[in-house]
Amino acid sequence: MKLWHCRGARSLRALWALEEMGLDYDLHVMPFPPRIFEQDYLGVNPLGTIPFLKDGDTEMTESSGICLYLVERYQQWDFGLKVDHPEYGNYLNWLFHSDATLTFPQTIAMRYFHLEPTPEKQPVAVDYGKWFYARLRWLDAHLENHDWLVDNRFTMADIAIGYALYLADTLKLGEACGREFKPQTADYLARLRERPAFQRADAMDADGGGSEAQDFIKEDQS
Ligand SMILES: N[C@@H](CCC(=O)N[C@@H](CS)C(=O)NCC(=O)O)C(=O)O
Repeated sequence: MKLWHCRGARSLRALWALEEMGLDYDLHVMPFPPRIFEQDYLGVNPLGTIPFLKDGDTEMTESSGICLYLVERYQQWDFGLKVDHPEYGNYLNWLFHSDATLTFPQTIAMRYFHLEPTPEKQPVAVDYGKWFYARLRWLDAHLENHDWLVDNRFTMADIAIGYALYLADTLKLGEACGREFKPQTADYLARLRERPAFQRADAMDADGGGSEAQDFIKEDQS
């Protein structure tokens, strides 16, 4: 199995999952964005996005899908739920919620706060940032009386959702748009950050492209 990864990107979900599960894998870390700084990568994944996972003939580009795949393919049910589990639907809902509901507004806020920070786009960035915090309502309510998302234990759903919180935290999105996590949500993120597998995965990053990368992105909106 081989994973292509960039610092702080959604590929962290897949890397964290591999570390939790103790699976063997090769890791290829690239500067961000690889479509600019490592153009050979387009030969591996024409989208240029990360993560990219190759496992035999299986090729995957969706980080939450990779988490689900690893549990089911390698039958490590300590990290997931079987179809006949009463909370299976909730588990899937969190996995999909992670990107379809949470990282979607974050991505737009990130674009206008960090990659194209022109004055006229700032209200758009603030709006999408606030929208992300409003969309935490479902999670905030759940965490009022649960430590984890399903089955009272850590699963891949926590990796998927936890990454969205991690991204908001590392981007300082709350400061930028005048919002903050509810106490129970901040505590949940702190619990996730304490996990040794998370810490190993987070430490495996190479240097990203930094401001140089941002200049390239501004020029290349393809
Ligand atoms: N739906 C994909 C999204 C992958 C994605 O867009 N990743 C971003 C980084 S978080 C990326 O590769 N951006 C670089 C680019 O678009 O060139 C997932 O959840 O894994």
